[in-house]
Amino acid sequence: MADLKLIIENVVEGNVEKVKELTKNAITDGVDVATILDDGLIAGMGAIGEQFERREAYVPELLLSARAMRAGMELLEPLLVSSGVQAKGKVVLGTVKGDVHNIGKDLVGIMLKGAGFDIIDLGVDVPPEKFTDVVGEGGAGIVGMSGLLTTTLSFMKTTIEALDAAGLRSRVKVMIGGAVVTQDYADRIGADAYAANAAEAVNKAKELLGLEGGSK
Ligand code: B12
Repeated sequence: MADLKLIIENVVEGNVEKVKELTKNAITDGVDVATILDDGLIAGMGAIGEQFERREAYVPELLLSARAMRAGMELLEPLLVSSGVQAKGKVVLGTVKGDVHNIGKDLVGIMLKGAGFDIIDLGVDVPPEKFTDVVGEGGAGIVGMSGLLTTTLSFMKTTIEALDAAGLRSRVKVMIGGAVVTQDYADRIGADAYAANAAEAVNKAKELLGLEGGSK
């Protein structure tokens, strides 16, 4: 437990090397990978997020913490992914236009990969036409959109409309998530699923494609 607390503290401090070292130690000590992620790295990001909201931390500190968290996540990624089986379907993933937050999206991508999905990661600040171009190329079963800013959330709706206009909406399921997204919002814009976290995203993705192990 002490190690996890140290991971939290060092993510908050943005101490990349220390976070790497502590994450490696936790892995070697046999701490469950999901626990390191949830109760260490993500908890650390949550703590700096709260400081940001109280105006006790600012964007540069957030960036340093995000970098430290990613350094830890990179060490966990192969372990999360190695639990996967054969490909279950292709998911096109991206953070919507105007939004550069990528930690949650990347985590969803890692967990989906770990569950056996193929991921096409379009990155951040992805315009609707980029989503439609890639879906138009065929093969994708799900479009996953991440959004953390109220101001740019409407691009989720615009993207669904663009898929519709391109005659592609019926080909793919749309799954959305991100700190400011809710089930109610998903219903309102006609998304097929909403997930509050990466583990739930895996269940919902399975459910959307009618695979075993979905949440229904
Ligand atoms: C880190 C951070 C940043 C970093 C991002 C670094 C990076 N590489 O991503 C930086 C410093 C760049 C940043 C910038 C900004 N940020 Co910021 N940021 C955050 C912070 C603190 C944490 C976000 C995070 O990574 N959380 C950890 C991850 C794991 O959680 P998550 O993203 O929610 O993802 C989980 C779920 O939501 C879900 N999920 C996520 N995506 C998806 C996708 C799918 C398909 C599914 C199914 C599920 C899913 O699963 C994930 C894993 O469990 C939040 C605070 C918060 N409470 O969220 C503010 C926050 C999102 N930022 C905010 C703001 C305002 C900004 C700025 C405008 C600040 C500024 N004045 O410049 C800029 C915007 C830049 C831009 N154009 O995008 C606000 C947004 C407010 C709002 N309602 O719009 C927040 C909420 C802080 C606040 N309360 O003020 N930010």
